[in-house]
Amino acid sequence: MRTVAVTCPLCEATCGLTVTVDGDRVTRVRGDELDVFSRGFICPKGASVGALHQDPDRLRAPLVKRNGRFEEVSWDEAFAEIDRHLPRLMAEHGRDAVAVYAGNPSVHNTATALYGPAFYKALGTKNFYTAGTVDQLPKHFSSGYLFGHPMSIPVPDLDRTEYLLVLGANPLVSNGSLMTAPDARGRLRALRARGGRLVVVDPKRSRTAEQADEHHAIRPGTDALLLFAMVNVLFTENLCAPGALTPHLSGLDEVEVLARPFTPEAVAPATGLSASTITRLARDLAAAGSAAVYGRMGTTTQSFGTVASWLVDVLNVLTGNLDRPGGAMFPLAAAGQANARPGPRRPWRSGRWHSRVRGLPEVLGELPVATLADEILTPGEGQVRALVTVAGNPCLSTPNAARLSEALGQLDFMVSLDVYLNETTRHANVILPGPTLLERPHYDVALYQLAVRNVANWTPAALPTTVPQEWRTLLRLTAIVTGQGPTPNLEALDDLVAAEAAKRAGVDPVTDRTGPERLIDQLLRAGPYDLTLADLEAAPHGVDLGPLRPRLPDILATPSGTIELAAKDIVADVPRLLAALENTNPDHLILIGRRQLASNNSWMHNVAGLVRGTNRCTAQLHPTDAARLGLEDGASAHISSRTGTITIPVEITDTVRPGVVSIPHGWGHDVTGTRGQVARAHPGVNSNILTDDTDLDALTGTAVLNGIPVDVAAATTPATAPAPATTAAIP
Ligand SMILES: Nc1nc2c(c(=O)[nH]1)N[C@H]1C(S)=C(S)[C@@H](COP(=O)(O)OP(=O)(O)OC[C@H]3O[C@@H](n4cnc5c(=O)[nH]c(N)nc54)[C@H](O)[C@@H]3O)O[C@H]1N2
Ligand SMILES: Nc1nc2c(c(=O)[nH]1)N[C@H]1C(S)=C(S)[C@@H](COP(=O)(O)OP(=O)(O)OC[C@H]3O[C@@H](n4cnc5c(=O)[nH]c(N)nc54)[C@H](O)[C@@H]3O)O[C@H]1N2
Ligand code: SF4
Ligand SMILES: [Mo]
Repeated sequence: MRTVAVTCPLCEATCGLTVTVDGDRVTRVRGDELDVFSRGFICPKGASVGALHQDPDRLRAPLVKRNGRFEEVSWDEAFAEIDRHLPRLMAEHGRDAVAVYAGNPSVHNTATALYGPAFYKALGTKNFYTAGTVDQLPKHFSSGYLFGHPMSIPVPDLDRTEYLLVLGANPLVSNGSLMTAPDARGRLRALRARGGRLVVVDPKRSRTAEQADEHHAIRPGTDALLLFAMVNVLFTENLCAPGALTPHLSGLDEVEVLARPFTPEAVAPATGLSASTITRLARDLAAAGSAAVYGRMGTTTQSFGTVASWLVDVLNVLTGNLDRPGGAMFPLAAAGQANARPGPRRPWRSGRWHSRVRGLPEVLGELPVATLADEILTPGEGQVRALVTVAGNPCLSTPNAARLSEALGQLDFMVSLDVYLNETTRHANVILPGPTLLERPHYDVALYQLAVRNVANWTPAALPTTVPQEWRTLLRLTAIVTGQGPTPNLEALDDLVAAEAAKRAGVDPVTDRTGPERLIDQLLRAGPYDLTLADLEAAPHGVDLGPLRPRLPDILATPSGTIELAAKDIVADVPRLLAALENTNPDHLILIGRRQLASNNSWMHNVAGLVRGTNRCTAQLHPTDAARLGLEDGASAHISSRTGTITIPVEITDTVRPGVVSIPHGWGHDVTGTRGQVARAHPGVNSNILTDDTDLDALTGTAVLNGIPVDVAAATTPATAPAPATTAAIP
């Protein structure tokens, strides 16, 4: 028996866990009291890392589909199969014929985060998709144009702020996003305990809203209007006080002009908040000793996701709270901080290419996943014929999921790097599993760049494994698509990757390590804290690098060297917002999403401890709507949108705003051909049958997952028997 300290990679919070193992079995998991950042906090998912590791349905060997059935094969056979198909398809149809979809865990997994890019670059396809376009891309876009780098995302200085305005985020359940903050609940409690104020804007009285001083139940999709009206009040009441930011600003006058039509009175009917409330919110924000405005999923995955994300930071700037303690600050991670490189940088821009079928712009090198099905189903030059998924389940997580599922069924070839045979990977020809989080080393390259405190923590692999490390799998795939065949000299390839990475980072290559260890060591050596991997190895509970520090003006990398408050690529969407103000349509109920403490997007429902109890995949409706529709609690309803219909049990609750329907995503495990006994027994319904692949944030192509018009009607068939549209649409 031994106990090891690991960093949990399941969500963005980076909690420290202590895991007790007996041989290769996990016997106990606890929050690590000594962890410098999380100090003992743990959530139900973190507590399940042992169950996840021991899940008998988890894949441990590669699968190849032959005559429509999956067979377990050797690793050599699996790579030989890929080598027979991918290079041929690339040669016959061009590089863009192979698409990639990289899912959420591909960022949380050090191997895929560090070695994925080498493979994607070798593929050289424009058809690169990630979960970012069903998530946070609007924030990268607004930061890219405001500050010059898409990773320059200010995070609330949570531990010091006196006033936090949260829009469309539920950190008590999500544990924080674009804000790495383990034990968000404890940190928010501490905020209130020191006399600070927590204000939540959300169509639902979420768990976070329940802890807040104020909750404002906004109409979905109207945050940009509310935020613009707050900007308007700051100008009309002379409350703008950018203070020390003033010499670094441009576009202030333009913002004032742009905000003029969005008076509190003008936006009140659309937002559902009174003009006096909006005015007071602006005054309170301006009056606070320090304050941060913070928006997440509810503000990014909506029709005006980018404009809302931009206005969040406009408010942080106008009130002088950007880059000051207690405000919204820029973290500085120990390794890989993308915006830390000294010297002049090329200003960031998007739209360098466009998608073939719908002409949607590239952002951060990727195209909107909402158009992946179009690219597969539409014939012509450049048609997608093959797909590689890396830790993604787009058949449950992307809009118009039924159509995507149909499209995946028509591919010539599909490879999935994944640990489950699920709703997406069942379409693959080859599935390559990876080791579990306890069988691989971990360092959170991405999320420390968004942390509310600068910390660094390295986790060595806790358990041995027979499954190849995913960085090795990715190098073999890289070899295949570069014509080196399926059995390359992996050591030589790894040396090459490391040498390139060292050059990019501006350090001498490390020679006494390999794999992610070496890349992290190099990044630490290149980083701002004079650390090496050996330093982190000597500190199993992490290294605390202190509270966030101001980073202006060095962080700015816009063409003008200022914070470009009125960047033309962002303000281009303001006329559409103005038009929407005059054109609100209250006729439909509006669908929004909801995260759940014991779910992790789509993929942890095969852990029995996380699906115990009553079915939580329900459609929440306000009592007045339920009464009008003749629906009782627990009754079954048909819910329809432009793209499909689902049948789902109704849960009546006054926590949602009237006119709103809330359904969690990541469910719908009742399809054929998957392996996941527990998930199949708790299937729920796929809410992304309803989200619309043509309803996008105009600037980034990010899907509108919050704010879909739907019709709700009592179902005559019980909810346990799926409505025809659900099953018929998924092959
Ligand atoms: N309607 C609606 N839809 C949403 C959302 C919403 O709020 N509402 N949220 C969106 C958001 S924010 C996100 S991030 C996306 C997530 O979208 P996805 O990333 O597509 O979905 P996940 O459910 O995270 O699927 C992760 C996949 O990775 C696999 N996996 C897990 N760990 C590993 C690993 O270590 N290695 C490998 N190779 N595979 C692994 C799992 O088995 C699973 O198949 O969903 C989006 N979809
Ligand atoms: N337990 C758990 N934790 C998770 C995940 C999980 O699946 N489960 N997923 C992880 C991932 S991938 C992500 S991206 C993060 C997301 O982290 P968060 O964004 O904090 O999580 P959500 O629960 O999606 O919060 C969105 C909130 O926006 C509200 N909302 C919906 N529409 C609107 C709107 O138009 N305006 C406003 N103001 N609010 C609106 C919803 O009611 C909801 O409360 O969570 C991460 N953490
Ligand atoms: S909050 Fe996130 S990081 Fe912390 S234990 Fe839970 S899943 Fe893991
Ligand atoms: Mo996400």
